[in-house]
Amino acid sequence: MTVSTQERASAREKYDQDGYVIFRNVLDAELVAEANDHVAWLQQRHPDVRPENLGHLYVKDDPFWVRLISDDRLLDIAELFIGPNIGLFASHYISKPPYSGKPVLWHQDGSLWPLDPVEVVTLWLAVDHSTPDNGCVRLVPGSHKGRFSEVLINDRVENVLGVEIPTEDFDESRAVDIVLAPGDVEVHHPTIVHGSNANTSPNRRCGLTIRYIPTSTRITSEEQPFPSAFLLRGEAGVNVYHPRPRYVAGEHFPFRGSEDWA
Ligand SMILES: O=C(O)CCC(=O)C(=O)O
Repeated sequence: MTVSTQERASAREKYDQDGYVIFRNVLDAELVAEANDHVAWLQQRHPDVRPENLGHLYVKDDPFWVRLISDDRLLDIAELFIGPNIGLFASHYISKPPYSGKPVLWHQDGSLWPLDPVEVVTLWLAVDHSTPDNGCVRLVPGSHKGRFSEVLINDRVENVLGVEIPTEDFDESRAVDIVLAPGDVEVHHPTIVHGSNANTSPNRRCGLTIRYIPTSTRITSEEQPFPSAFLLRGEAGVNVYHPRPRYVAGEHFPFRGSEDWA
């Protein structure tokens, strides 16, 4: 995918106005198929972890994961929103199994994360087709212009994050469904109100969240380096990073180009 200057300007305008924007057909089918196999491999390795929570603790020792989130096609998109010095803060597969995939209740990412300032952008990469039937992401356009709402614990209903924001703080009737095909990428702002419904359909709904920060954003967690902190492009800035993991055959997920990571 090559993004023209005109497309960059209109993507930026849409993001500033609505708090999100969609890029179609960003990654090739072969790489998305590898991501799909990677999810299956992770599930085999971590049978006790829900597939909606295949998360950032595993990134640092996973050469394919780091290869995927360092792909120039993704970094070029991230650069449009956060500039040329780019780090990884976190990444999770949220894979909702058929019939029993948990919902993600309404929330704002930035109020949940140890970042200072809260300058960060999410790229949500579709591994599967993502539709209203299988619990696609839903967003309230323009809500990124508001403030962070109070974060409330919700353990009454099964859900991925265990938190939500008060429903009176936003207008749910304005929410839009983010319908994506494998290889598409949706980008969203850390203040936008968003969530997703349970997957009660026969089709899995899997996406990879990737949280990129400008390297001037400090990860304030006590855990340093943060488990998924990597320098991906440009100058190192204020954080401590992991070295890129080296590929060991038989130990790591095998992928095209793994010899360059050995
Ligand atoms: O994948 C989902 O259903 C929710 C995604 C989300 O909350 C996020 O990307 O911040």
